[in-house]
Amino acid sequence: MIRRVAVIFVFFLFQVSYSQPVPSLEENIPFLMTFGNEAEISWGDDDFSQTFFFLIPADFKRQVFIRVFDPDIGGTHDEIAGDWNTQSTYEVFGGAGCHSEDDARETSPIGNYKSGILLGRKVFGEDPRYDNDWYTFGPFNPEEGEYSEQFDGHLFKVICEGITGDDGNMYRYFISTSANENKPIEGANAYAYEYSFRMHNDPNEVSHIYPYVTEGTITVKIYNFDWDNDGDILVVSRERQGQRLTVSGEENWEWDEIKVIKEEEKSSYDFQFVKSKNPVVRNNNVVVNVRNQFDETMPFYTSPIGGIPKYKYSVIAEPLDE
Ligand SMILES: [Ca+2]
Ligand SMILES: [Ca+2]
Ligand SMILES: [Ca+2]
Ligand SMILES: [Ca+2]
Repeated sequence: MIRRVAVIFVFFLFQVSYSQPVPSLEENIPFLMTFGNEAEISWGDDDFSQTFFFLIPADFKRQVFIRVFDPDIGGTHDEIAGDWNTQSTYEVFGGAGCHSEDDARETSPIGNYKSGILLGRKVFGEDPRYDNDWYTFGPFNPEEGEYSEQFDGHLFKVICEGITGDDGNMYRYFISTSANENKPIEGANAYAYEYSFRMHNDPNEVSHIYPYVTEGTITVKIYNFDWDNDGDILVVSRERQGQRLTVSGEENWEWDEIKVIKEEEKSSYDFQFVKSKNPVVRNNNVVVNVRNQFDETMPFYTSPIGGIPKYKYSVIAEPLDE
């Protein structure tokens, strides 16, 4: 009986935890980060471009909005180099090829990565009007996205790029049913094939990303850029308690490879970014991507598919049957 109650409770949690803030609460990542294209890559951005995909479930028919928090590059949140001289574009794509084009799922802004139909575009610089505030793209009809049978929904793509300047743009997204408020869409999700993000300054905060392991995945390669030796990157799954990965220092890529355990297929990994307590690294920007044995990129969902994995030996809940 006790066990049954627990199962119902977990089910309830999944029902309500649709996390349309990007990054999500579960990821505990303060901001996405994209620098102007004249920045030194030693500041932590390797290519000044970041792509996100938003998935609207097939049965959702109402209009949707894609909202950007702190889209400007100036004032609060952003990272100044000299003076504010950076401009960023945000471009929203839908239509055929928006996600199915191979270049769109790669980690570098080359080839036909801006595939699909351009549905919205806006350039921001230093702009007090949108500092610490929201800008809204849309409304979009879900059918303007690219239909994917595999994902059972429509996909939109948003690309943020630094087109001039050398400052760091910090921002977040929210996919909403409202132009003026953040109202989540049940069953929606967001994911990227490469994440460029800002770490917390507080060394007690742990950030996470959740790559999904499809059936048949044998090995997973994890690449990280400009980690600044800021503590450990750990892999947790039902089968792994916290395997340490090779981490990068200043302005370099490092990679590591793990062998997938059969029980890890069709579940998410929890990659944990555990900061160094001493020295404390501040304003750390880092880039991460993950590939399988075919060198295909693997998606990280902001709302992890199948939930956040817990190491099984720490979560065994014995039924209380006295
Ligand atoms: Ca500057
Ligand atoms: Ca700002
Ligand atoms: Ca910003
Ligand atoms: Ca860094």
